[in-house]
Amino acid sequence: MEQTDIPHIPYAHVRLSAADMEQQSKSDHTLMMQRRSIRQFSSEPIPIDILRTIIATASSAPSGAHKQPWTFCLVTNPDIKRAIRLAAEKEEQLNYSGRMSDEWLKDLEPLGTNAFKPFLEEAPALVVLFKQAYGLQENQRSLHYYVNESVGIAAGFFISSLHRVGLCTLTHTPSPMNFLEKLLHRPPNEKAYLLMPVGYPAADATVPQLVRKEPAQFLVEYP
Ligand code: IYR
Repeated sequence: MEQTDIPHIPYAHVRLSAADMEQQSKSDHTLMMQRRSIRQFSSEPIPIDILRTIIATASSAPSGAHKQPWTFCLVTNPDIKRAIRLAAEKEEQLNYSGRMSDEWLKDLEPLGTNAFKPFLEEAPALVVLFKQAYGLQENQRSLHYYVNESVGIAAGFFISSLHRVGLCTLTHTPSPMNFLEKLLHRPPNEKAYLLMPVGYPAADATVPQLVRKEPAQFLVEYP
């Protein structure tokens, strides 16, 4: 993996016409505005090869010094999914019954979340994204840079790529998440970053009718 003396080669850029740029950006915006975090999953199986391809797409993300400081664990084993659900619910029960502040609980009220996490067993796959705080190869530690930024971008690639093929997910962060490192036997340089159930939504899945910010609220221009 460690590359030295890297040649610089011409970049194969694909230039779109102005009309295609406009059309593509608008259709992509429309598509991405339809993405929602899903908490009720169908147990219908999903094509796992497609999920492998989507994980490979996620791993194309930029990263600090190109260290690619992430590991994607793809869990379809029902016993492991169950163990993850039970451990996550144990932490969440403590969160909802005292570890989260009153303001936090109030902020979550409109989302209707609680400590009950059946989706962790019902979804056909769980993708557990780990950040590699440092490199570790044959007991040799090496530095990783901008790990949170890098892994967050990879997660964004993953979520949008899933949505493009009509698969749903939730960026779940049971806290603390160290049970995932134990259950999945991860090496000491890896810390759980996101737990993402993946599948089709349940036929009766609902989502809160949330309003997204308008450009005037999130865009400041300096012409
Ligand atoms: N981790 C808990 C609580 C939770 C926290 C936030 I911030 C959310 O946006 C949603 C839930 C849970 O998953 O229920």
